[in-house]
Amino acid sequence: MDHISPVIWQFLVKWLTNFAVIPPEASKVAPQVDALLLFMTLVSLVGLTLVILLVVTFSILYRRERNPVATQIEGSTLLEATWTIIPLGLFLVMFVWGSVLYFRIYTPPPNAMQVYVVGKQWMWKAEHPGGQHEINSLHVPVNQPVDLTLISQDVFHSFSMPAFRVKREAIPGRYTTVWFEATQEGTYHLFCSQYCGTAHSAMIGQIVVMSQDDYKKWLASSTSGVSLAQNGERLFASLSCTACHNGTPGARGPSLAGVYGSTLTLTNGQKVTVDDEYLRQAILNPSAHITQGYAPIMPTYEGQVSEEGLFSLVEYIKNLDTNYRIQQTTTTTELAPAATAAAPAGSNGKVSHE
Ligand code: HEC
Ligand SMILES: [Cu+2]
Repeated sequence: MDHISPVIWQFLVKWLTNFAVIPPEASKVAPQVDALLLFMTLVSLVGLTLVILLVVTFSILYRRERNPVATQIEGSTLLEATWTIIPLGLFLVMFVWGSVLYFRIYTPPPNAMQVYVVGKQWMWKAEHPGGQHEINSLHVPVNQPVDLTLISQDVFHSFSMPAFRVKREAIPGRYTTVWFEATQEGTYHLFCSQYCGTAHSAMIGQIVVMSQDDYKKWLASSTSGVSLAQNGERLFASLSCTACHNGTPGARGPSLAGVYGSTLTLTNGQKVTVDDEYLRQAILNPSAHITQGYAPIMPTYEGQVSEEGLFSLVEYIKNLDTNYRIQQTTTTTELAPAATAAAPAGSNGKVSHE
């Protein structure tokens, strides 16, 4: 027996020191989420203590041997109002506090860096605008808001980053977004937190938060040589989108330069703001919303473009300038030409487009 106890002790110590009740607070929003959680826990604990104290006290005070016959009580409006209004006030505080946080978590700041994520059974694929592809990992710079656009290729998944206190469903057929700003360098867990089939528990990865400099180096060393927008440009040509969308005056389709973020009027008079989701729908389901002044001649591309391909097309259309050229964006300029040439095609376990 003597030799077992140190082993158990060692195990216990190791378990206790490694067992994190609360994951690290590694994002800007994490301490705010924890503060709300702490408040809610404290309110519940105070409520629980109060109820237990009353139950115990009353069962002793009014036990049968002291009160053999029950007395009829008419109630007290003051008492009832008190135990209604105080909890109501506390719940309203939680509601307002929670809503403010919710909107903060789901409204990305305008300077956020864009990353696209595809979930599928059973992996996460991340696409950076500069053309870097990753599987089950996401490299991001510290102190920089990152805006994720998510979609699933098959069933529901949920992109969950506990250290950042953020998660978001990846849904088939529709883009969802979520943003975070990492505040500490390090490597953090990435989970799929929605049961999605046999290997759901293996759908895990890493979020690597790097210094701005290391991130730039990582971008340069991991590039595929073709930015997402450039890949989109290629697809745009190979799918013959150019036949109708080419920015010339007589073109059969509207010019797509500057369409992103603009407001379109549809034939039914409805006004829509063009965002990522609208672009995706316009490509896959063109007949659902026809732009005013145009004939419904655009064919559907449903089933012909992969989710990664759609991300490329969206990124291309977002970055089109009036000459139908890709605008230089901050992320694409970070592609150092030397590193681009040096990276052999097909390196870094890339996901192939199309
Ligand atoms: C046969 C001609 C034709 C082809 C090919 C075509 N489109 Fe279109 N497209 C149109 C027309 C016409 C409209 C406007 C009417 C509508 O909304 O369907 C349009 C609308 C759009 C819109 C909505 C924005 C707006 O200003 O109305 C997007 C985005 C778009 N096309 C992208 C594409 C992409 C990407 C491809 C290739 C994968 C493509 N189109 C291929 C004719 C075409
Ligand atoms: Cu999953």
